[in-house]
Amino acid sequence: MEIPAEVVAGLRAARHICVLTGAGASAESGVPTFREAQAGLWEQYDPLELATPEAFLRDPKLVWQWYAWRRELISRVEPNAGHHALVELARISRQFTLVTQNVDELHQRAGSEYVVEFHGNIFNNRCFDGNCDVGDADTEASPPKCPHCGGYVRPGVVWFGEQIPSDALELANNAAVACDVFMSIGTSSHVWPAAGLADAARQNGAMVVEINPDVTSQSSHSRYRLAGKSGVILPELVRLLAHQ
Ligand code: BV8
Repeated sequence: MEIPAEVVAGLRAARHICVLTGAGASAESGVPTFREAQAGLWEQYDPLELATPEAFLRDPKLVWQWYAWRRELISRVEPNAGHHALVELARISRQFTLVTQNVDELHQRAGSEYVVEFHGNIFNNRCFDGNCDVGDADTEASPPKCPHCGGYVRPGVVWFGEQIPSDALELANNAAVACDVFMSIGTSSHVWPAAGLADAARQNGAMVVEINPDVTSQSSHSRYRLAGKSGVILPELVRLLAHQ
């Protein structure tokens, strides 16, 4: 994949770079994307169905076990070269905002210090019914009960039909409209409102660059489309930035 010189020049000249990552950015670490079938037992379930408050209330044990399976899988994998390249890109940029739709904490484990978690974090727990502190809940139960109100403990992620955390939404929107370069990496641009961030950036004059092996609904609106894996393209991009 030849990276256009204009992309390198645009990144070098940028005052503010905003990056949005999706499940594809974790694919080379071995985390299945949302579009791929789940493995084994979970193959029969549609993530879009399970990742909802309705599914949790209908069968709290099943949904809790799905998250326990995903937590275990994620804890066994490592950040990939794409995650590490984004740490380096942030270091050499004037201003850099990393927004992720992923809940796997792999950006942080790679060393990214400032990550806007648009859809929460799979390793966080919270009380389904309130804002209780569930820190000392018995996580062996499936699902645990809130030690304060007796309600269910749920994973600290944003389910379909739930609002994006207001601080994450504000940080992401502000960065999208202010940035000079917006990079959409490893996302099918299928889930809203995350998918609207690239539009906001473009409407405010940013150069939008998509990195994805496949075409997405965002591809035709991106100024540049780098067709390939993030774990391959991002290290090459950082190498070009460092040496040209
Ligand atoms: C909300 C946490 C207000 C849970 C997730 C319009 C406006 C607003 C809302 C909506 C709207 N239209 C519809 C909605 C509702 C809904 C929605 O978007 N539905 C979709 C299905 C159409 N949105 C919401 O409900 C959001 N809330 O808007 O609140 C509201 C409230 C009530 C009613 C209306 C509005 C909340 C959405 C958050 C859902 N939670 N995650 C969990 O993880 O369990 S989303 C979840 O799915 C992931 O976090 C991820 O974000 C998403 C999957 O998307 P991707 O990350 O893009 O992954 P995907 O598998 O799709 O694609 C991977 C890509 O990577 C592919 O393109 C592939 O080619 C590429 N790839 C593969 N390998 C590589 C690669 N790329 C690079 N390198 C590689 N190696």
